This record gives sequence, structure tokens and C-alpha cells, in this order.
Amino acid sequence: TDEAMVAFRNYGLGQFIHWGLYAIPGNEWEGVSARGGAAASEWIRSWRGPSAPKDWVNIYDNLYKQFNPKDFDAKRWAKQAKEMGAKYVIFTTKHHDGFAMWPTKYSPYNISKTPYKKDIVKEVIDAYTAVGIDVYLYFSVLEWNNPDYMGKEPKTEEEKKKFDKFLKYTRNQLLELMTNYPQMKGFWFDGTWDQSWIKSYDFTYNLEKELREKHPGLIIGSRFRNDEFGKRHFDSNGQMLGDYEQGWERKLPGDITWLEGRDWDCVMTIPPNGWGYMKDWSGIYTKTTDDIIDMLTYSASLSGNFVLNFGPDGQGKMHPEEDKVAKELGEWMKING
Ligand code: FUL
Repeated sequence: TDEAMVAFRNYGLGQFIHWGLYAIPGNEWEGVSARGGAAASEWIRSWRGPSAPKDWVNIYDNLYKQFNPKDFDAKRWAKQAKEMGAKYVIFTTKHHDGFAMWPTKYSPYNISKTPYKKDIVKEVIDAYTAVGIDVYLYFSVLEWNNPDYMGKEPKTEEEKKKFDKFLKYTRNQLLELMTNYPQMKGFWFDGTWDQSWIKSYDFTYNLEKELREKHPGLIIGSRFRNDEFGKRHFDSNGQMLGDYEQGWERKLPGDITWLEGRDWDCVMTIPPNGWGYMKDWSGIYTKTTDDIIDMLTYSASLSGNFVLNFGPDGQGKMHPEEDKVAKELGEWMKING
């Protein structure tokens, strides 16, 4: 609805949280760093090559047996976000590894099977909602460990059947999230880049209609479907405000005229890349609070929301550098926000 979009337009600053099983290794395993390869932090399950531990995927897929974050306190996160001046939070309900942070009925690979057991999505939603911060759910369609997920356009009858099953599963999980957490405001989709999803026109069209009918005012990010159809609600841009391969250079993007007249947000990390927890931040250029303020004010000048990412560790604590930026940004926001 219009009111929902007005709220979205007025957020200014948001918080992104990437938290899942990848927080346990924190970009390294038994002293060996995964840095440098394509497999940074939340992508670490794809760690390959000579530096990767033998049997790595199997080790990764069993990490859930150790997930028991003793320092996790959603209220503390929410308080920090509030003091930082964030008006909305985007939380990873399920990243590309397919592990669900809520006790989904539709897959056994979920939080209830960990020693922690409790529903983390619920804890996050309750805590943030209580301090007046709107909650959006990050949802990866792509699932690395799901045999029904193709990663390509299904061709044979058998592939079509499998993919059909996968689409039904995706729909079930989305409806489940909206039913379980009616306070949520929207979905920030991801992992929707391959042809199997992109070409499911009828499915995505009907799904969007159904989701919005069941949850009036639901806001859906552009990565739902990366075409004009998908861009109806807002453009979600990753790392757009800096050259993250080379490190942040206070360099503004070239042509951003396409953002004019659109609703958008830009999500950014403090280190050059990597959204989930990384233990070791040494030797990489990390953005300073001044850099962040530059990006935030620049986004605001183009009527976009700026979203700062946090990757808590396996116990539920933010990285000390993230704590520092949050505090300094909060002080600035109190005066200028
Ligand atoms: C990308 C993902 O592959 C990254 O892991 C991260 O979640 C980023 C926000 O979006 O598409």
C-alpha cells in the first residue's frame, strides 16, 4: 500500500544482519583462513582448492550440531540498532546454505535441530518490534544443499518435477514466515539470479499476488525477480556505493541516474566484502565511521535508504569494529539524523 511505501521511503538508515551457521567458522577453520578465495564468510561452504579442509562440505553441513550461541540476546542487538538510529532491520532467515533460522515445518535443516533449539527469527522480530524498528526478512531462494534446487532451467520431465517441488516448497516457507510473524514488513529476496527462477514467470507472478493479498502492504525487494516486474516495490542494491573488490575509496558510483524516481536501498559491509562473521579483519581496509556517514548522506540526497551490515559471531556477539562504528554513527545520528 501507499502507507507502507511512505514508511519505507522515510527510513533513511537500516541495519542488515547476516547470521547463520557460517558464523561458527568465521571465515577460517582450524587456523586455516578461507580469505582470498571465492568463499568468503557466508559463502564458506563453497570453499574449494588446496587450502580447503578435506570433506569440508560435510563438516559444514554438520555445523548445526554445535550452534548454541551463549551470548545471543536479541534485545541487546535491538537496543544497539535503536541507538545507532536504524529504522528497519533486514534479518537472514535463510541464506544460500539452506539452513532455516526458524523452526520451519518444510525442512528438517533448521534451528530446532540445534542445541539452541529456540526460534531465532521470532526472538529478533519481537525484540526489534518492541523498540519500534520495522523488520524485513532476508530470504535466499537458492539452496545449495537441496537436491530439488536446479541452478539451471529444468529441461527433462524429471527435472521439471523436481523444480516444481522446489517452487512449492519455497511458497510454503514464505507463507509460513508471514503466518508465524505477521509483524514483518517485507521480504528482501536473494539468490534469485539463475534461469530456473527467472523463467518461472507464472509462478513468481502468482506468488507475489498471493503474498501481497495475504499481507496487505507487504514490501518486496527487487531481487524477487530481476526485471521490470520485480522492480515494482524497491531496488535493492548490494555494495553499490564503493568498489568493494579494491576497498572503499570514497568513490561515488558513476551513473546512478537510473535510481531517479525509484525507491531503493543500498546495503553495505564495513569490510570490503563478506557479510557473515569474519574473525580476522587484519590487513584489510575497513570503512571508517566517516566513510559510512558519507555513504548515508549521499544515499539520503538521492532519496534512498542506506543499510549497514553486521555479521555477529557464532556466540551472537557483534565484531568489536562493528560495535565501534555503531556507537559513533549513533552519536552522529543523534545530532544530524
Ligand atoms: C548476495 C549474497 O550472495 C551475499 O552472500 C550477501 O547475502 C549479499 C547481500 O547478497 O547476493
